[in-house]
Amino acid sequence: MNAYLASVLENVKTKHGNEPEFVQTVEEVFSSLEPVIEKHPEYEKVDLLTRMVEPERMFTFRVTWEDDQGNWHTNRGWRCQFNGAIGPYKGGLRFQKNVYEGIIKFLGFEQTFKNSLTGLPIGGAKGGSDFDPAGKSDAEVLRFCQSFMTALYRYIGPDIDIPAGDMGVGAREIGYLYGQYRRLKGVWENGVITGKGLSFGGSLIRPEATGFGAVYYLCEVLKHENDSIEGKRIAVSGYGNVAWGIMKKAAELGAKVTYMAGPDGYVHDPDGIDTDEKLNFILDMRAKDPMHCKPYAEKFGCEFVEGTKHWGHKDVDILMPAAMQNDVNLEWAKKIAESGVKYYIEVANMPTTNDALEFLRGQKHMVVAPSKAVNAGGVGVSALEMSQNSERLVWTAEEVDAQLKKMMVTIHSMSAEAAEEYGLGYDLVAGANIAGFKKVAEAMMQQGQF
Ligand code: 2IT
Repeated sequence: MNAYLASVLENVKTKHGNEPEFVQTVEEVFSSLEPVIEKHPEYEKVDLLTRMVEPERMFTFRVTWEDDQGNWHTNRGWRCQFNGAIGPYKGGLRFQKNVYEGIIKFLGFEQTFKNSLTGLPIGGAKGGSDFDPAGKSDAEVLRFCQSFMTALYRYIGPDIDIPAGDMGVGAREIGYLYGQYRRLKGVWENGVITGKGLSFGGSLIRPEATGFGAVYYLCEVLKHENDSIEGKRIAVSGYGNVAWGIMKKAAELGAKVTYMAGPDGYVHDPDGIDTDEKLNFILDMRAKDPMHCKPYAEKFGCEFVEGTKHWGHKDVDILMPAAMQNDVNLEWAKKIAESGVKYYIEVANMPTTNDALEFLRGQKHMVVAPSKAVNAGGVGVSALEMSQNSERLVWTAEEVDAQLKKMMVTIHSMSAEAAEEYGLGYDLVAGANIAGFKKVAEAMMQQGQF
């Protein structure tokens, strides 16, 4: 890392010592930028990177709600409008017990480069709350969402900032949030939030888009390696929306997901999670209890291993961590490398610790792909939902799917080309960082402010 990058990173470490996830993501992105910074001395001249690591705006707000027993609770809500240089702020909302500033900032920073990679005009944002959705009744979730939006609505809009879902925020929460926005503003601005129900402006394919997009990206990697998806065995972590989309698309394309994992342990289904019955069972299981995947093993008579992860087994061809940040640390990475598996395709936001990612990238026999490229189809289709809303049109599933596929092919080739341009070979991690960064940097330079 050159002296300029190192000094900005040092300042980030000092300033954000209590936000390790944010420091981690800045360090990861910066580790790819040296050749770009050296080629563009004008960036250092205006200290562009210090601007880039500072969110344009970030709100904290109080969210008060009443539970079904009449007790009152106060949570904290956030929205971080990280970078609006290339379009209105766009990014999800995460409701999870462990959410705090560091999580929201890391996700907002990642989102900025991810959104840039989609090729669509969307800036980077993220928000959420430390609200714990576990065990909450429908009425409690409704009251929480209404209170959350009552605080947030004045800061967002279809041309300002467009939230969406993330962990703990699915179709139900998006519906409640939109309903409250409409009530408060008295306008039909359904372009203000994405991931909506189909009856009020949602896009076909949006629920599956992140997982489908990840598999389309994977197909490009396989093509590059003169390989194909046919017959491949895939291990995913998670079994949420994203992992589910991977299972479905993989099955459609003749591959199969043979491992999945949840907070309680992992499931090994050597036949593959590839039938409608199995996929529907997962939807039901997760709606009833998002913390346990063991019921799947009981229902379909396969192995369940409690309290650990499945990384490092030899009987898989492709790994796709699709659960949460820092799922794979250096210890797991070593097991993965030893197993001889070739493809490590990140899907969740920052699923690998920096030392583990560096270690895996250093394995000659492996191809590593970064989440900010692999999972960009989700927010990409959110941008397509925004287009449909402003056009007052509804596109067919085929149209959306074709656009998604095209987007993933482009993201892969742009990343590969960016790495190639700087003499880095087929380095998809560096390529995504460079390609995502370049567009944001150019826009910021041309706008002359911020
Ligand atoms: O991490 C992500 O890209 C998302 N949670 C989706 C964001 C969006 O605006 O669709």
